Amino acid sequence: MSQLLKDKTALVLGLANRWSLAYSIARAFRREGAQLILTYQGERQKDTVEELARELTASRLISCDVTQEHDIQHLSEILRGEGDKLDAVVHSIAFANKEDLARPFYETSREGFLLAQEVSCYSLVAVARAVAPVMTEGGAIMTLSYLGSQRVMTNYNVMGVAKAALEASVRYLASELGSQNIRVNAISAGPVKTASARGIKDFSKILDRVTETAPLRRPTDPEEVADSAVFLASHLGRGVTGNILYVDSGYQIMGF
Ligand code: IMJ
Repeated sequence: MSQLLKDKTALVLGLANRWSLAYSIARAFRREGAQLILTYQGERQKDTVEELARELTASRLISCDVTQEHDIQHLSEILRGEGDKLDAVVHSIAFANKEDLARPFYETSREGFLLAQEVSCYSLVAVARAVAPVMTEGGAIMTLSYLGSQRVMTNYNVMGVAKAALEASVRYLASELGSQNIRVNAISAGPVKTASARGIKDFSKILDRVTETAPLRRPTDPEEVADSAVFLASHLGRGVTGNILYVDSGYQIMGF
């Protein structure tokens, strides 16, 4: 085995269940020899994530709700206290009110708009600030995005706007953290059946469209997303920062 992440420690945020992209990424990181630090959102998630953490032989499990400054502070203190360097961080977190993913975008409330921005975009900035001091040998921060940031996708609405802000945040963070040899990128994944995609109207139609028109003529496999995350976290990705890497069977390049 190649062990691309041997001697590296990775923090993974956003693992909720086996369908989470964060889960596939954590598994691939472990396969490549990384030590894992996982976070979970709160008491409601604790039991599920605890079991997955055991299965993944994670070295630490920390409670962290990214909307709570106190939790981010706590995470930062634990990482500092470990006295260990951190090499990779995966941010796989997004949320919008369900109603805002179903009604016209122009009906988005101020509150719903700000919630989507806070959870799905600002959290990356807050996390980057918390982890940068322990990434003492440089490293890679990555987040997950979706094409709805660039194109109008039915019902994606307020999440599309949040992902656009997230992708812009990737560029500003990459610009500022580059001098510390910290790279910041996003993986824009094709549609995958995760808990976040469950209940989305016409999701199977969206998958059919990808299968028909994407150059690779198949849907995105979570393991393909995970292997790209390994690349970004590894020495192989050392020249890549500020990028949006499409892992989507090539769907993004196609016009009519
Ligand atoms: C989400 C909404 C509409 C269309 C969508 C999606 N398509 C895909 C997604 C085509 C692939 C999934 N996605 C990329 C997301 O970023 C999902 C974010 C999300 C999902 C939910 C569902 C449950 C809820 N809030 C959510 N917030 C964010 O209550």
